[in-house]
Amino acid sequence: MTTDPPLIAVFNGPNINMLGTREPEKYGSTTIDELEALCAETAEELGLAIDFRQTNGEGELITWVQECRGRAAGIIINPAGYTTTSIGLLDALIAVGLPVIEVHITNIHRREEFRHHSFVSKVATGVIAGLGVRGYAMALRAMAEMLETER
Ligand code: DHK
Repeated sequence: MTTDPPLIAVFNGPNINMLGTREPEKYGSTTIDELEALCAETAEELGLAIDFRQTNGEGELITWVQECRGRAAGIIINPAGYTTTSIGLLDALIAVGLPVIEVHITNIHRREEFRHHSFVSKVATGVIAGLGVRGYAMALRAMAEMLETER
């Protein structure tokens, strides 16, 4: 634990900035600003601080993960399109050695086969998929419990 309240990184990969307008039948109508507000409210309720970010760049996402070392207590990540492709992201998550919860808004296992495999799952303590943006709030609650039992 590095800060009080503990800081949880909530990182989002490519196209998550388009929430609300992007395939709303799959991803819902909540915008990324509303998602950030949901995360902030949930974190406050749990006594956590969050650093909520989104990027379309793989390198930027990897750099942000690296910067979590010594700064954050845990990482909640929706790697989006980099879920299935990025060994670099997996390696960064392994390198920082923090608890990781992977979130997908949609149930990737009900979708096209190419979405089923996740490199990030190799390092994640848990995965939440298919519960919409509520999955982020659930991930924050699970992270709070994990950090509590770690103490
Ligand atoms: C988001 C994406 O952008 C896709 O590339 C993934 C994920 C699914 C989600 O459900 O949040 O396949």
